[in-house]
Order: sequence, then C-alpha cells, then structure tokens
Amino acid sequence: EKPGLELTVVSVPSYACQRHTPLLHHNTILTDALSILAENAELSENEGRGVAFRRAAALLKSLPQEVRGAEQLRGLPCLGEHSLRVIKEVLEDGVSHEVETTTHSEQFKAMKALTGIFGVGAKTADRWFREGIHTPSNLQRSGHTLNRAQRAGVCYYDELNLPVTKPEAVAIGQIVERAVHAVLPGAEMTLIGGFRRGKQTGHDVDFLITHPDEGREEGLMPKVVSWLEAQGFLLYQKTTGNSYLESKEGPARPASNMDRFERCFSIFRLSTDNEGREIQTGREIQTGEGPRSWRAVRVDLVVSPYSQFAFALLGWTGSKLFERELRRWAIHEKAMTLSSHALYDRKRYLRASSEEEIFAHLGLEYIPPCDRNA
Ligand code: DGT
Ligand code: MG
Repeated sequence: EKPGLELTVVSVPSYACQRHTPLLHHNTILTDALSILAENAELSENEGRGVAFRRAAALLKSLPQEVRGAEQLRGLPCLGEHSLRVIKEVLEDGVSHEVETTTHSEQFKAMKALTGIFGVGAKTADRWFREGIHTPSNLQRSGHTLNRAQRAGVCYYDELNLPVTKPEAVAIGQIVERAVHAVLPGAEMTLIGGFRRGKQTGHDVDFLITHPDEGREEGLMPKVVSWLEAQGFLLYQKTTGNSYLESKEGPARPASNMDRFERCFSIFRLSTDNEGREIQTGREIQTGEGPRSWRAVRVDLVVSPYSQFAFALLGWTGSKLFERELRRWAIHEKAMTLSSHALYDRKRYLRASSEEEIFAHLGLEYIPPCDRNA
C-alpha cells in the first residue's frame, strides 16, 4: 500500500445529521460528479436513486481530507455500489463516463432548462420535453397556456437563474424587515435557507417571521405583502394560508413532510443602484432594451407561531438532505416524528424554544447551521 494514503478517519457516522458538513470541503471533484447524477435522477422522478447519490456526496463532503484512492473509502457508510463505481472512475480517469453522458444528453439539458423556469416542476417539464420543447424560447413559441407563476418565470428567466449574492440577500432583508416592522411592531425576522448556512450565493432568499406574543403573527403575511406591493417591491407573489390545526396537546401531528405555515412565494424587484433606498449591489442587468437598474430575485417568506419557531428555523435552514436525514434519524433511531412544526415522541409533544433543545431531544450532538451543508 502506498504510504500516506490512509485517511485519518476512524469511523464516520452514517446519518448526515450526526456529522459536521462545512460549505467548503476537500472532495469537490467527486461530489460535483455525484450531484449531477443525483440531479438527473431527481429530474427523472427517481427519488430513491437521487437520495442515494446525495447521501454518498454528503459523506464525502464531511471527510477531513481529500480522497486520493478508492482503498481509502473502505469501511465508510453511505457509499452504494453505483456511487462507488462513479467515484473510482473519477479517481482513476479524472472523469466518469456516466456523468459525461448525462451532462451532454439532450434530455438532461432540456429538463434543467425547463425546470429552471419558476413554477415548472419535473412532471410538466417532462411532458413538454416529449412534445419537443427543450428551451424557454421553444415554450414561448409553442402557444401553451402558462399559469401566472410560469409567465413570471419565463419573463424573468435569465435573472432568476443568476445566483443571488450575499449583498443582495442583505438588501432584501432590510426591505423585508422594514415591511414587517411597519405592519407589526415587535415582530422578528430571521434569514434562513442557504444564506444562514453561510453560503455566499443562493437561488433565492428565505426569511422566517414570528412574533413573541403567540397569536399576534396571525394574518401577518397579507399585511406584509400589501406593504411590499404598495411600495412597488413585488413583481409577483402567491400567498398560501396557514392550514395548521392546533389543539391542547400541541400542534397537530404532521400528515406529510409538507408544512403548512403561512407562506409567500415571491419575486422581488431589487434596485441595483443608489437611486432607490436599497443599498448598492453593484450589478447591472442587461435586457433586450439595454441595461436597467433593478433585478428580479426569488424570495420566500414564512410566518411561524412563536411556539413553533425553533422547529421552523431548524426545518427551513436546510440543507434539504440534512433535513431529510434528521427526520429519518428521528423515526428510525428514536421512534419520533419531526416536522417544521413539532417533534413528537409517539403521542407526546416535545417542547423546544431553540434548535439546541431539538438536537438534545433527538439525542444528537448540536450541529451549527454552517455545518449543515450536507
Ligand atoms: P438555495 O436557495 O438553492 O441556495 O439553497 P437553500 O438551501 O436555501 O434551498 P431552498 O431555498 O430551496 O430551501 C431552504 C430550506 O427550506 C431547505 O433546506 C428545505 C426547506 N424547505 C423548502 N421548501 C420547503 C417546504 O415546502 N416545506 C418545508 N418543510 N421545508 C421547505
Ligand atoms: Mg434558499
């Protein structure tokens, strides 16, 4: 055996929620390859396969060193036969044949382009692909009737596929904060999603809103949205109401993984110069009519009752795989049910006012947001 090749890892736990997974890690070449295959599986609605590739990638992200040879992977969990094959190929040849074929396939490219339209999921994209529609411009020429979200998605396609930067997220945070304080003094707003995990860019900006006096948050979203609309900050919005039933025993047990908070999917109009009151983000958007001084940004707003805040915060910070692993750990290792609303130990509702308490209830070491980049 070549010297110096053994990883200094004794054992790695098998659930991503038991591990520290920083944003920057040592195995990007391998995880990029696996992520392509995961994405392709998800776009083909093969969820199980997608999760297997995501778990393998997450394991590699948590390793303290670069993997140089397949022999270093002996004894590590989460690496299925297929993932191992891909990893070996990349380690030996620098590329994986399957990954290359996937990235060059017409179907993968078309599915990515079409699901890149806000309001379009894998099912719709697949139907269009079978009709010969491969790009947003094909779609526009097809004469298909689009819903309101999809029309906005096509209209702002290029901008919405441009990563949102941290300064842009901060600028939007200031606007949302003004809106929230204007309509309900004392309300609190927290940046969630990828930016809370320390990411420098994102596909959208996510915020969680609550109020320390339980009940005061009811009906808050329509007011925030009206304020933002009146100020001209919204290019698109769709608000869904809270459908969560609460009883004396605590919040209702989750029927599915979908949560039921008051939520607003929106597209913000963010000024990129100093004319508006927002801070300078230093970006100029090129349009068919020339440059303009604002850009469209996807923003998600969620309102949670104060008593569910810690669960909502944990559930909305991600990553998606980290969340999935937390729920899997809860069920399989603790016989508990975790959602963005509550944690149940069989019938018993477990209270928590911080993420730390939830990890403790679950018998897990606390993992800070910056280490949840699984
Ligand atoms: P990004 O925006 O692509 O840079 O990355 P993230 O991690 O911010 O991903 P995003 O914005 O899709 O979602 C943020 C987190 O919120 C994600 O980790 C899981 C959670 N989340 C998103 N949508 C839902 C939902 O409908 N229900 C629940 N419970 N959680 C959701
Ligand atoms: Mg996000």
